[in-house]
Amino acid sequence: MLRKFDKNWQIPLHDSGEVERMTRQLNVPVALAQLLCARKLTPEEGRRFLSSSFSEVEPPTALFGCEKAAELILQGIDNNESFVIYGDYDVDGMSATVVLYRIITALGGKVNYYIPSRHDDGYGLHNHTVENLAQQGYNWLVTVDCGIRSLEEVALANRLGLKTIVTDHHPPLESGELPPALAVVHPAIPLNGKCTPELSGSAVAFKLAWQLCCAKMKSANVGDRLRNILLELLGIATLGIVADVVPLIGDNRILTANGLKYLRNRAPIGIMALLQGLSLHEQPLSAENISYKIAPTLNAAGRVGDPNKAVELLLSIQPPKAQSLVSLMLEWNSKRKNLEQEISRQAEELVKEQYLSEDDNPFLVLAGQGWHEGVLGIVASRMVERFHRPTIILSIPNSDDSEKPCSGSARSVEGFDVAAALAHCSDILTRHGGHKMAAGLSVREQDIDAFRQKINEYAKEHKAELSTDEPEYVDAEVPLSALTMETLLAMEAMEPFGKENPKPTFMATNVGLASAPRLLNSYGGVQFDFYQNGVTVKGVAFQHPSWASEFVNTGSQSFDIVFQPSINRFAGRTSVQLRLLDWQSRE
Ligand SMILES: [Mn+2]
Repeated sequence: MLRKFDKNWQIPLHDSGEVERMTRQLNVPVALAQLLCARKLTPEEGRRFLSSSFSEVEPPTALFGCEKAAELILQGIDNNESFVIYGDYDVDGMSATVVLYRIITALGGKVNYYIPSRHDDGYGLHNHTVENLAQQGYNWLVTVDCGIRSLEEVALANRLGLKTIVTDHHPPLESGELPPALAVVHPAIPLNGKCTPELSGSAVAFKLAWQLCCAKMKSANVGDRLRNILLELLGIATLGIVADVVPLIGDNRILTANGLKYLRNRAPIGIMALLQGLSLHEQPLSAENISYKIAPTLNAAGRVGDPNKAVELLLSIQPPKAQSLVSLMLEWNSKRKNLEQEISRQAEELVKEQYLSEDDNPFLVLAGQGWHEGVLGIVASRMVERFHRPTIILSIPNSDDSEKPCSGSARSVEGFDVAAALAHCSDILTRHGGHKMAAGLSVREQDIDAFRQKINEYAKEHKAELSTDEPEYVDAEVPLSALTMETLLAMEAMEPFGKENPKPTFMATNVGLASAPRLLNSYGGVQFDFYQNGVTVKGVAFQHPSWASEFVNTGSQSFDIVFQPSINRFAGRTSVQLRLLDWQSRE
């Protein structure tokens, strides 16, 4: 019985001359040179990529508005004026808040912070929050991770006597109009014809902190005290870079590589307490630890608790205080998980009732009474994973606030622009906004059916974009003999991995099995001994227990495998291990 790959794997064409040049110029193993070529880097770019040296980061003066903002903030500090940092309730916004709060404090300024509430305020600046802050008597309002489209709110702040600086990384208005702030710091606005559009909000804040130190010391050499503070803030900013899923290339990647290095050696007290609470303190911290463990835990505070407490944790300097805040974070995170599971279960029921019988509806619109608004986005993502269709999850308000429209979160599949689909239905919606893969909306309960119908008509017209057979890429085909420990150690210089810098993925063809695959445990792990031309390498597959017997049932002696190689470090020993992603049998 023949088995084909589950996925449509594509291998980019390699120019052997280019690979040879890369191998020679950088003095790296061939497999690593193939990777760098597959990632479309020139030898010079490859060298910078592998070195990840902090000196390769663009200086803060290259960031639009950064010098001006730093100058203004230093003036404010000199005049003994007070600042409020206006952040966001996600990890990027929280870490950006901490970065500016800490640096202004360190420079002797009076500063506080305000994190809007996801539930009561919603994302970004609002007239009522601006009025509140003006009333509290602050002189300066500095936004992080928000504000670039808040023209009206910034104008209000101006009228109320709040001097405003906007720092953000979200796309500016299509018209190019900027908020009327005293300074706008934004990576997508070109300065001298150059920009670095993909920086996270926390990376923008970090660059402003860096520039503040340079301007204060009137030198690129900021001295030991400020340098140590900046290193700590780089560690904090790294949380935001990884959590916001910005591309991990260029500045974002170098900042993250250096920030992770710092956190591994000298995590600040709050982060150390969190690492312990999540049992991550005994291994080297990775970008994946941040994506899958740390960020969801801190984000839970913004979803179902109080994001101010997460900021407090990142700022804490006393272990007992930090530990009690970590307990709170863990409690909120398990509340978030429970809500997510319960609502996902109800949403799946709705799909079974409403959709599988009429599967010509390619767009899932699912609504439930009183569903917690803090988890709608994650539930939508789960439904996309489960049913491979773009999904909107709507929360119908409980009857006591019947005037309130239902708010919802949309998540899409690769290739289908969900923001455009919502814009097409704008006449039915009371609010909508977002981007291709994720968006938010609100709609009145009585309009949900009409909306479901209209967005499905739109999705049917754009059916081609809903194809599930999107190609996936392997970096190269390699012989198993190329995957030596030396090569894998050299490949570690490509870390940290993330968006646009995925883990190296290879294909090997004509591979045999040295022994029958073994089921490892009840979680569905399967272990393999692959061999090819006299080389045997261990492999492991997760979540596919059936593969153990399927390999044998093909009756085939020879397979093509797609895998990610890694170094298995166990009990002081190291070995090469392949994580099997997909496979097919050959005749
Ligand atoms: Mn952000």
